[in-house]
Formats: sequence, structure tokens, C-alpha cells
Amino acid sequence: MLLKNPAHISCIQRLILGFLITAHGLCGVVSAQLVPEIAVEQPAGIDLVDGTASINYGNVILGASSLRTFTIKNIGTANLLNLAVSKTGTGSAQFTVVTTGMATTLAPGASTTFTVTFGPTGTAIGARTAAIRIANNDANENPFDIALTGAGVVPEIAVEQPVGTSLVDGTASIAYGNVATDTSNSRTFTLKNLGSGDLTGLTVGKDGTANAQFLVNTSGMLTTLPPGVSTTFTVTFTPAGASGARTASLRIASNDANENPFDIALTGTAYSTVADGDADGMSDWGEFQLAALGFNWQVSQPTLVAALANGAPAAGLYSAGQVQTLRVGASLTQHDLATQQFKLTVGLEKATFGQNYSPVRLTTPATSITGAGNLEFRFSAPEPGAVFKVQAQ
Ligand SMILES: [Ca+2]
Ligand SMILES: [Ca+2]
Ligand SMILES: [Ca+2]
Ligand SMILES: [Ca+2]
Repeated sequence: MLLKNPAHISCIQRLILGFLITAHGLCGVVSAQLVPEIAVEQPAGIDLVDGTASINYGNVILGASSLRTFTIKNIGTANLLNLAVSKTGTGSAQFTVVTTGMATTLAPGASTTFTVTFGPTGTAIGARTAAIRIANNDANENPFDIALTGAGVVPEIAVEQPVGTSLVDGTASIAYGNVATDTSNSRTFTLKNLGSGDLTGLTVGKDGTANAQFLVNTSGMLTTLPPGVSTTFTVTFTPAGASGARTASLRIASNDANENPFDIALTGTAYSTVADGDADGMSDWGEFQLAALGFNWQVSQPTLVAALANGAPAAGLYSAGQVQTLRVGASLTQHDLATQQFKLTVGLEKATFGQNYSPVRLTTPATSITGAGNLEFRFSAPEPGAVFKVQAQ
């Protein structure tokens, strides 16, 4: 190479040409330190090591994606040139590199970014691996290699009612049975995640003509279930109004791929304790309870009702056990720790046909102990057709 004007040649060329011991030699020593130096960060501020860095995207639901931003910096003293990002590896199709807006040349101190999005596709559960290579003119980090890993996972919803009995989305139907108005029947539903990815966005909605009478309680219910975790909610059927069938539907939303929403039909039959739909003198609920004796809440049977109310007990039409209901809603005995005494407290409630139960105040009970050692109350009631039940008080 013929040099006509040494003042116009580069410091590198002077080094090559051995001009170190000249007036330009000092320039040559300084120019030897002007080098590009790549640094790559992910996330910003976390320096990666060429060849050993591995970015783990973790578990990503099949069909969803996770984006990471990579920052390239030039921490050298000369321009970092020819920046280009390519990818390789068996799973590279599921990692998308976007370099839109990324600089291909970085002056010393400058930086730029690109993104890599992991979006597992297909139906296979498990790991995906790939690598990105950042081409550049760094002396010893070209290309700059970064491994990429991630796993494709799926959530899988299961709904059980009662617990242990799996329901089928769209065909499941929960029957609450025959319920008197103003009383309740509650069921607990269990949600489980049988999949490998988080089950998220769990909410319980409802619709259908009678959905107002099916109360959903999601208090304490988890809205995200990691694999293997379960949670519960309750649905309480409290019928009101006229007797008849009630239907509604539950809609359980989640990120399950093929069961969103998870649909469950709800059915129940209300029997009014106050309405007398067939106008024969006995409430619908009362007739339903005595159906075995021939009562039909939809067929007017005034003679049958009169027979029951006026003379049936004496005639043996029904036994006391059939119409007197022992319903103990709380403990009859209470233990007083201070005195070490137990106290038995009971009361009576009475209902005439077509009416709700109300307390019977035993102001002058005749109390005695029978020969068998049982406590016995004696009291009189003016209504021969009344129904009595013992209640804890
Ligand atoms: Ca380097
Ligand atoms: Ca599913
Ligand atoms: Ca009736
Ligand atoms: Ca009837």
C-alpha cells in the first residue's frame, strides 16, 4: 500500500505500518483502546453472559404468550456495528423475535432493544428450547449467544358436586329436590385444577328464569388455582312464591380451553307453605308432605282435608309419627362448666294446616317422670288437627 499523505491514514493503519516511534506514535497507542464492547441485559439492568445466559419463560398456557425485552448496550469506545438477531434450536418456531426499531449500529454509550415472545403452540405439554444469536463486531462476543427455555402448559377445570363426583360441562344437572318456601337447601361445589398450568379468572355467574332463588356464595373462593389446588363455593336454593318447578344455570368462567364457561343446570321444586293452590283448605306443602295419604296439592280435596282436620287422628287415618315432626336444630343439652351440671331445654312448636309453625308457650305444664324414667309434659290444645314438633330452644 502506497501512502501519499500519512496524516490521512488511520491509527490502526499506522500501527500496522510500524509508525509507533514517530510524532504520530502517541495517537497509535490511544487508538489501540478504541474497541466496541457489547453488553446484553434481560431484564434491563441484569447483565447476561455470552454463551451461558439462559432466559426461562416459565410455564405459559398453550395459545398464550409471554414477552421479554432484551437491551443491547455498547459499553466500548468504538461503534458497535452490524447488530442482527437470529434464532436457532428445535423450539425456535415458538419464540418470536421482533427487531422493529432496533438500531443496527450503536455509538459508545448507546443502547437499543428487541423483544422475544414465547408463545407455545400445539397440544403438547412440556419444555420448548431455542437460542438467539446476536451478531455484532465485538472482538470476543460475536455472536452473543443466549439460550431460551419455556414450557407449554394447560389448565384443566374439574367441578365436583358433591365432592368426589365430577360433573360434565353442559350436561350436568343438580337437583335440589322438593323444598318448602322460605326454607333453604344448600349445595357445595368444588372447583379443581387438574392441569399443568394455572387455572385463572374463576368467576361464577348464573342465569335462567329462577336464578334469583339460587343464591351463589363465592366468599373465600379462590379465583386462581395452581395445578392440583381446589376451592369451593355454595349455591343455596331458597324458593319463594307459588309452588312449582324452578330452573336456573350456573356459568363458571375460567381460562380452560374447552370448558369455558362450565355450564351446570340447577333444578328444584318449590312447595308453598302458605299458598293453597287447589283451595281445599290445606297448604301446598302440607299436602305434599301427606302425599302418601292421598293428598294432592293440585287437586281440590275439601272432604279429605276436613276428614283429616276434624277426625283423622282419632280415626287412625294417620299416626302421630307421620305428622309430628321431631326437628332438633340445636343441642338439647347444655353443659355448664362452672357447675358441672347439664340442662335440658326443649319447647314445642305448633302448626295448623296451611300455616307456619309458631311457638307454643307452656305456661302451666304438668311435668312428671314416667315409670320408664322419661320426662313427660302434658298440655292441651284446642285445635285437634294441629301438628306439633319439639324444638331445641
Ligand atoms: Ca467483548
Ligand atoms: Ca378442559
Ligand atoms: Ca291445597
Ligand atoms: Ca289437594
